Amino acid sequence: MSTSDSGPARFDAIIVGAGVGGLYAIYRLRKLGLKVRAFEAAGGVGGTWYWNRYPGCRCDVESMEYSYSFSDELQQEWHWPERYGTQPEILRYINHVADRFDLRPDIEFNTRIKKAVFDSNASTWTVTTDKGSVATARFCIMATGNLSTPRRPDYPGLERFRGKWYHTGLWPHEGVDFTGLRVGVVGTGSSGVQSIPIIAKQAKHLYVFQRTANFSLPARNAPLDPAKERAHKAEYPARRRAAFDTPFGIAGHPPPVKSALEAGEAERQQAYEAKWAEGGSISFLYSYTDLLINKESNETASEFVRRKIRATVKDPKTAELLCPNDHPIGTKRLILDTDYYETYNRDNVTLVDIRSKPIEEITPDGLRTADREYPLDAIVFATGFDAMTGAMKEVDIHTDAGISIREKWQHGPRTYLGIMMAGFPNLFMVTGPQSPGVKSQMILACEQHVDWIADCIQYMRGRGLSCIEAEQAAEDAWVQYNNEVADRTLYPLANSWYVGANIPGKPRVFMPFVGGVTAYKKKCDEVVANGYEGFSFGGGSDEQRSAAN
Ligand code: N01
Repeated sequence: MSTSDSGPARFDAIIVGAGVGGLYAIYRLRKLGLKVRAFEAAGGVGGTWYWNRYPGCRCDVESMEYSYSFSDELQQEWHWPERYGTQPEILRYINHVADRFDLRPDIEFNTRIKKAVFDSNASTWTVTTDKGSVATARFCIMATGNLSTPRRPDYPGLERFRGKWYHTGLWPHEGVDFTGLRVGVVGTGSSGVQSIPIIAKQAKHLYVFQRTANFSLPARNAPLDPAKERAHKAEYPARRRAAFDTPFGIAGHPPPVKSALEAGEAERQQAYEAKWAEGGSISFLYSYTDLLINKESNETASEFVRRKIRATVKDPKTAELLCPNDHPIGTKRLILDTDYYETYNRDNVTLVDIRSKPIEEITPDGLRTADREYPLDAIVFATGFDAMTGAMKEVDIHTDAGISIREKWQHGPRTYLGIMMAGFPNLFMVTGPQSPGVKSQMILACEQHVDWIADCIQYMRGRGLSCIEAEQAAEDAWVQYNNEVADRTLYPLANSWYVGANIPGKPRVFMPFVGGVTAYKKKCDEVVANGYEGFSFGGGSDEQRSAAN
């Protein structure tokens, strides 16, 4: 890329991130004839699947669904060996996509965007990289991911720890062998729950430091049945379309027809047992219509899972500690596991309650809680991410009018459709806050946003327009609607990363859109059908502008 002595390198669109969303953005925008350049902090493609290499990492959406739909050849030729893809398999797939569509020449790897500034006279964004190089483009597309800014707690003493420590979201590429070691895992979200059973098999002793018990369901992973794969592939295009007619963007689960309270106790138990045996979170949450909106209904499902935990874990004290009691099931990301609760029956595994006796410091030889020191050779922080806003706020994004994203979002994110923001023209987000992204099948969500963005750019180019911006009133109304929709559900009751509760000091705002993929997609399509309602355009001739505005 050009440096400042030859002037900034010029592109039509700059894409930040070469994960699932960024790669598809390169593909789509290049097809429109745009000159694009993607910047990726990592040494390879894949985003979340590049960084999260911890033992046991796999997707909790089934592999036939969790894949790109934009190329029928691609979806027909790729073979997923298991019901749920492992991290190495998904990363292999994403690398295959990058090669098959020759996307790498337009990506600058090992390059982090530090700053992005909008020039309102030229209607362009100029980005500066961590290497000091500069590039300019009309459009800037932030495909920076929702769970891409790992956070570890700042306990005092970590720098004096004589063992090794890791974060699940920044796992060493060469892997880690815990054989014979005393290991501590801090955190029991999806990353902790997936890695704990595997680390337990290697470690001499594993201490799990749990602040909050989470609900986890069996994944029931298995090799993919070839007959099922053939049947799925034969119906792929129809199934992809059907996915948009579902709340979570995942087809193949018949929608529930009645409230949990309309079923008798025996019928409910039978229904939950069937879903437990089938495995998977969507099908379990689809047991009844109101599990995520009615506390009493939800409690029937929550208690079913608690009973399963008590039946699985032999030590009653440990079982009780593992029973979630501070949030309704499904209001935090529901976890899928393989042998998680069974792992606590091993002699070399100890569950430590850090809710009642918090971690006070890391010592040179381990970790000290309020009541004792645990000697450790390795610590694994499975403590999650600064979700949904962290990656955007890490970049110093501002306009020449002086507004920055950090200021705009100081009380929580504000967007229109999770795609754009008032005050930030020509800056698009892929699965930004206040869109369903994390509450849906992420690849489908990325494709929908990138398609919307590409169509919008094409619309502008066809009309000679150089600038698009979300209107303040449209953004305000969308943020309010997002909150109203969330308030009709049980989601806000949980201290989850959906509300930023895992980051001390982060404003408590419900961030994802939980009105469902169907309603969201309909709204996005209507906005376009109504001539980009809620957006205003600039550039072009007076006639072109007034026709568009
Ligand atoms: O992170 P999390 P994650 N002291 O935030 C604890 C996706 N994902 O990496 O609940 C002590 O869920 C925290 O405790 P608490 C998926 O969307 C998907 O596991 O805040 N503990 C919690 O137990 C998922 O939801 C897949 O009290 C602290 C844990 O650390 C999201 O990524 C796999 C602490 C963090 O859980 C994030 O999952 C993996 C502190 N100071 C991830 N701070 C699949 O597809 C935090 N904790 C399967």
